[in-house]
Amino acid sequence: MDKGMRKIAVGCAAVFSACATVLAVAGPSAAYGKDGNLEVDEFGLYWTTNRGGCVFDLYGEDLNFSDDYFKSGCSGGGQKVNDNTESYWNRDVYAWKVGTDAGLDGNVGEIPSNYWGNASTNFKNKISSATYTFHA
Ligand SMILES: [Ca+2]
Ligand SMILES: [Ca+2]
Ligand SMILES: [Ca+2]
Repeated sequence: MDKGMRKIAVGCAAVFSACATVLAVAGPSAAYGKDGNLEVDEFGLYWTTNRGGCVFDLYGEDLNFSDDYFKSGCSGGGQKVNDNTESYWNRDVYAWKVGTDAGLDGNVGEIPSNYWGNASTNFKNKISSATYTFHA
């Protein structure tokens, strides 16, 4: 089950009668991860500081950035994402965690919902994995 389905499932448990309606509208409006466009419900890592250049937009977790590259058409396009990001923007309703090693290992930091900033020294050009939490 992907992240979107889990989010919907949580809502269904609370308001079961609204499930069919929620599922009907969830498809077309869902964000698409790793398309180079940071949408609502996504977590983004940027090529340079202050949300500059290309963005690596995640909808679900990715515990190993070694196979990921920035999209073309922006500064940093085609470059590897691993150990190569300097700022972030969390547009998800949940906080996200990032790690400086794959598998959310190494230094681990948490970024609250709807928060952006520049990576501190310990994380700048070192982030290698990210996952979402179930709290803001
Ligand atoms: Ca996207
Ligand atoms: Ca990956
Ligand atoms: Ca790293």
